[in-house]
Amino acid sequence: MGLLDRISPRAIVTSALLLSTVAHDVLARPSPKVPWVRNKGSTQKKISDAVKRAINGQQRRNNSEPEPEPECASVLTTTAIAPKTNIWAPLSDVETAGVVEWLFAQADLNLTVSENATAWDNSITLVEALWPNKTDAIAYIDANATAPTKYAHVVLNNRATENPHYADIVVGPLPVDNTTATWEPLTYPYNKQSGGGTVRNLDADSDALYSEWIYVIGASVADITLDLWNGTAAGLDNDTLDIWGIDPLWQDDGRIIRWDAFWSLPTSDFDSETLLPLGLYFKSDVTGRDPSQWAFEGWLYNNTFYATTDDFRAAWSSDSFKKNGPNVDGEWAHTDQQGTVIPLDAAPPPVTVTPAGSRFAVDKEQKYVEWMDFSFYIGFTRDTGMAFYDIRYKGERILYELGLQEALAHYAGNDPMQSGTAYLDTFYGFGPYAFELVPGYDCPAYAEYLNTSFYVEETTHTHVNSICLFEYVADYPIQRHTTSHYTSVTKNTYFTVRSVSTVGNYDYTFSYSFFLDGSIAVEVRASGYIQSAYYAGNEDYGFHIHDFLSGSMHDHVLNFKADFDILGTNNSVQLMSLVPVEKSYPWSGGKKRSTMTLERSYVESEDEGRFNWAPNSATQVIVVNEGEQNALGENRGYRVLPYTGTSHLTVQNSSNLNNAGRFAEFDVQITKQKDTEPRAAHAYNSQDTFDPPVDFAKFFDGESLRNEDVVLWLNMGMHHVPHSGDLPNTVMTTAHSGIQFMPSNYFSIDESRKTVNQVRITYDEGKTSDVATFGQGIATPCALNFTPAEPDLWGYTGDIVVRKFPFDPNNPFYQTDSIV
Ligand SMILES: *[C@@H]1O[C@H](CO)[C@@H](O)[C@H](O)[C@H]1NC(C)=O
Ligand SMILES: *[C@@H]1O[C@H](CO)[C@@H](O)[C@H](O)[C@H]1NC(C)=O
Ligand SMILES: *[C@@H]1O[C@H](CO)[C@@H](O)[C@H](O)[C@H]1NC(C)=O
Ligand SMILES: *[C@@H]1O[C@H](CO)[C@@H](O)[C@H](O)[C@H]1NC(C)=O
Ligand SMILES: *[C@@H]1O[C@H](CO)[C@@H](O)[C@H](O)[C@H]1NC(C)=O
Ligand SMILES: *[C@@H]1O[C@H](CO)[C@@H](O)[C@H](O)[C@H]1NC(C)=O
Ligand SMILES: *[C@@H]1O[C@H](CO)[C@@H](O)[C@H](O)[C@H]1NC(C)=O
Ligand SMILES: *[C@@H]1O[C@H](CO)[C@@H](O)[C@H](O)[C@H]1NC(C)=O
Ligand SMILES: *[C@@H]1O[C@H](CO)[C@@H](O)[C@H](O)[C@H]1NC(C)=O
Ligand SMILES: *[C@@H]1O[C@H](CO)[C@@H](O)[C@H](O)[C@H]1NC(C)=O
Ligand SMILES: *[C@@H]1O[C@H](CO)[C@@H](O)[C@H](O)[C@H]1NC(C)=O
Ligand SMILES: *[C@@H]1O[C@H](CO)[C@@H](O)[C@H](O)[C@H]1NC(C)=O
Ligand SMILES: [Cu+2]
Repeated sequence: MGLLDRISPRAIVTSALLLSTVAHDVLARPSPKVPWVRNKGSTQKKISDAVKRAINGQQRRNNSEPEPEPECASVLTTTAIAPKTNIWAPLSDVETAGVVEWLFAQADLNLTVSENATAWDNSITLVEALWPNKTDAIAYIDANATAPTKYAHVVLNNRATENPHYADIVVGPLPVDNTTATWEPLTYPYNKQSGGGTVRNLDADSDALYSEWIYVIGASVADITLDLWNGTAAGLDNDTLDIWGIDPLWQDDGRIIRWDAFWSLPTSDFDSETLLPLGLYFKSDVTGRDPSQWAFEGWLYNNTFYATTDDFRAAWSSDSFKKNGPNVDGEWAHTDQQGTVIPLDAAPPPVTVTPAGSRFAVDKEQKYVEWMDFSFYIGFTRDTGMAFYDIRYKGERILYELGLQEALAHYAGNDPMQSGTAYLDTFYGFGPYAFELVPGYDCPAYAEYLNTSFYVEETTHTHVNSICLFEYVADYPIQRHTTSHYTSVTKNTYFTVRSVSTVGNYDYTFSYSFFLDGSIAVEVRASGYIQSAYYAGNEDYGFHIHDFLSGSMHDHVLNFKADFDILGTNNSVQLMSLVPVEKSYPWSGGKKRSTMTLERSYVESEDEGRFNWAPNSATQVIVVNEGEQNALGENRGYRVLPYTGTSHLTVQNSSNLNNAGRFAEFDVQITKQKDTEPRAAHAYNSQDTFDPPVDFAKFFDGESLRNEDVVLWLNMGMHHVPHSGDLPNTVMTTAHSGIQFMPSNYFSIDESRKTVNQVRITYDEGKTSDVATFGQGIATPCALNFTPAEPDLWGYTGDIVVRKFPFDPNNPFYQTDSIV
């Protein structure tokens, strides 16, 4: 997925410029009618008549009973009251503004406001809530302790130095007060060898990199690029070419090396640049902050390396030089409807409706959610976007924390651009790119929405309607059975929370779903533009998918943290394997039978804590509480299993990642929970790959995993070899990976039996004698509120920005920044 126009440096610059020049385009339009945000501000929970009937009536209708009078159900409001304050919630506007003001008052931080900061000033990159330690959090949510003291996690971009670096610091307690607030380096969550809570910033001179280096080189070969592709990449307004390169940068031997590639700029509004590589690359040594000390190290064209521009120009001028063709923007790279309309497709397709309104409740202020027997809190951070806390089922916590840690897209190829690419996407962040969702498309039209906010350059940006919540009925039942005299079948109703982050060229859709049997599914689907390669002698690295285009092979690995608490924190991970055996039995007449048995064991320590899913799905992985057995003596637990394909990184000891991507090495990784190991990665791991802020492999230091608070770090992803069907965009039907958690001997029987939304039809000799519906509500025609069948998409606004320094809460303006 990668992607970013991974013109990341430029994107950052662009957004800074925008911020300083954009007039405050105050929300001039009248507040649009947003039909999918229902009953805003209502605190009353109204229950529709249909639901009342379901609750009160012990209806057991049969054929001869008259249809009930249609009743027009009012839409349910969906307000819950969180039992506790959401301690994973973002900072409020006022808290953030207070921290920012306080930071600028600290002379020792020597900060410059972002809009005035140059490459040689310190500035603030991030202000957000510091996650609470689990011990403090549990004392609050499970008992009567006071809420953990709030602190801010601040990232400073310290560039007023020869050694530019990002510094993670803690500020607090909040709200800040001149007499009590302090700051100190944030070090305990990181395990960088060199310590200190800082990591170097290889991006500090992104302005100079383009103006004094990349465009100068682009201009130096303008004659050649005009000849090859009728264009230039020289930083001119009339450029039709672009240049950008590898991520992370090569960091061997203490040198910082870049490879950059030429790309065509799209000639349309479509974001097709990652489909337009041109097959020319150059290498630079950009070690240090002084562009005059940087070194140009050569060109690569059609797998031939030229050490100097003169060598390259001489080759190009020679008669024998063969010019490879360009990749050119066109309809093949555009997503709008094209081709003959499919039969009957112009008629509207089926839609789902909620005849009784929402059957879940949300505390929008606290981002706390209840559906059926589940409840949880939602958190949101810049690095990883949406995360879930204190996920309970029937009042008992199943997971303390569930959420994305990092997403890797590791490419390979015979050219240095593809070979050198291994995007660690939290560098760009999942929060800043969790854009507004499109009702009726990203989520059902009737979904509820939450906003999310993130900090950027002394402002808070709000993605409106960027998390959606909805119930859905699957197109297959959760249970059924037919005999000669009855059929029993149960609707598979589930609840999903979804957000989509578009990190550059790729769109990741994250869905967390909760089911009536107590199971939970985490899924990621991907769409958007692939990053492709120039097709020249690279058959071993991808399919030939367009004119001079290779669908560049790459691995996606997305790491999720699942901090299980099964009936408390005293947990173990039990393994149960199916093994083929030859075995004789007292009844087998002395003969061995070829059969199979179960072998049970426990993951004893972190030394055994990293492994892959067994071939043929032979081994079950079950998080259990050894002290909590069911009546039959089996451990109560939750099993973890792949839902759809998952994958770990094919590359071993990646030359691009070194120690920065160790989380991607296995399918399942289990550690003992520690407040010092809250996250598998750090947003700036790419800046120092040999000694990153978080080297995940260091978590594994032999600690016992029996009867401990265990954390599972689970990888999803796919081995993506794009084919012609990835043009113009990858499709989510198959770009899909998921993991499920399911109760394992946790209850005495399946919990979905509690739903009334099932039926048992009794029949005999062609006649139905009973239809049992267990008191379920009846959707009357009147209650089916189809209005609007098509959501009002003219209410889509993009992000809303509020300035924090100077704090200007009453003048929000619209501005949406994407990486490309
Ligand atoms: C079905 O409904 C009719 C009319 O209300 C009633 O007489 C009959 O007993 C019902 N049958 C069953 C099986 O409940
Ligand atoms: C940026 O610098 C200008 C000129 O010195 C100053 O007027 C302005 O207030 C500064 N911006 C902020 C947000 O402090
Ligand atoms: C503070 O930052 C300025 C640039 O904003 C720099 O010139 C100055 O040297 C810095 N002062 C210290 C003490 O680091
Ligand atoms: C959280 O835990 C870490 C590691 O034990 C500790 O250093 C830190 O002080 C704790 N934070 C708070 C707010 O107690
Ligand atoms: C919390 O406080 C309430 C009221 O004082 C008490 O009834 C309850 O037992 C306490 N709960 C815990 C877990 O300490
Ligand atoms: C805190 O200190 C700053 C800078 O010295 C000052 O401008 C501000 O008024 C102080 N705020 C309070 C609440 O004392
Ligand atoms: C080359 O580019 C120029 C300006 O971008 C355009 O006017 C011209 O038609 C192009 N020539 C060819 C041969 O495509
Ligand atoms: C692009 O603009 C530059 C500077 O204005 C000019 O010298 C050059 O000829 C233009 N290139 C093309 C292809 O039009
Ligand atoms: C590219 O290189 C390959 C092998 O080095 C060579 O066979 C081929 O002719 C070259 N293509 C062009 C267009 O120069
Ligand atoms: C989301 O933000 C919009 C615009 O500020 C606001 O009207 C709406 O009430 C917010 N929605 C929620 C659920 O907070
Ligand atoms: C954890 O569970 C084990 C096994 O049931 C038990 O022996 C141990 O006492 C428990 N530890 C705690 C702290 O409850
Ligand atoms: C990984 O690669 C680095 C750099 O090439 C090398 O120093 C290290 O020994 C390798 N580690 C393993 C486990 O192969
Ligand atoms: Cu992909």
